[in-house]
Amino acid sequence: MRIDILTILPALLQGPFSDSIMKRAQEKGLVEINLHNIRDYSTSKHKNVDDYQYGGGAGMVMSIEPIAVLIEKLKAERKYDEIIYMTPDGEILDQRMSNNLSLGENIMILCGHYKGVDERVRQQYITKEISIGSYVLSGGELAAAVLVDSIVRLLPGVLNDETSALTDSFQDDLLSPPVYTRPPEFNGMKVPDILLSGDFKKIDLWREEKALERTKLRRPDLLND
Ligand code: 6GU
Repeated sequence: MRIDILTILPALLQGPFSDSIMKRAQEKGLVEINLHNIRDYSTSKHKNVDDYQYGGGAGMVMSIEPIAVLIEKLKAERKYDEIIYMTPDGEILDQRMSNNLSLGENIMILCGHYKGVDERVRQQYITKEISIGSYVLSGGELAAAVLVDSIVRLLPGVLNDETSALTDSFQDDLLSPPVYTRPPEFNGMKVPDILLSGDFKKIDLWREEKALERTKLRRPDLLND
């Protein structure tokens, strides 16, 4: 998979992809993540990427010109499955959406800023608008990092069997059961006996039961549909 991210703050996105699972996925050639600085495509003297909004009001709007030049360039090079705009008024990200996006070949992601992007960018180029939750971030970069992480970890070969994405919370509409590691007792708090029993059939049942219990308590909405 190839992912192109369009941003005015590429530095914000360098960290999340240069460590751990995201780093290894790139090293293994399972995903190619390209950061594009929108400012590099500005034709104005001072490399502006934003301007005052028509009709007045506080806050700048991201201009269409540099974004259009960059998107046209990328679109001429390959076909994109989706051109995504990260925005608080988008559809809220969930596991189903990440699963679907992980099946694509090429994805483009535009990170919003300020008051947002000129509406004509959305009309002309954007095929999908995504929010990561009902709160406001300073820009779309952190949201894009969340989206990309959730997609890349689903690509075949990225995770090993032990950490398989199939056993994640949400993948089966249940939260994960509690987990423990050594020591078997810490300050009087003991690991449940069943996990030390070696009876893997019983352990599976226990995990299922705990997952259901936790989901009922914390996220009953997941059980309704
Ligand atoms: Cl995608 N962008 C911004 N700026 N804020 C958000 C968001 C996105 N998703 C939730 N809050």
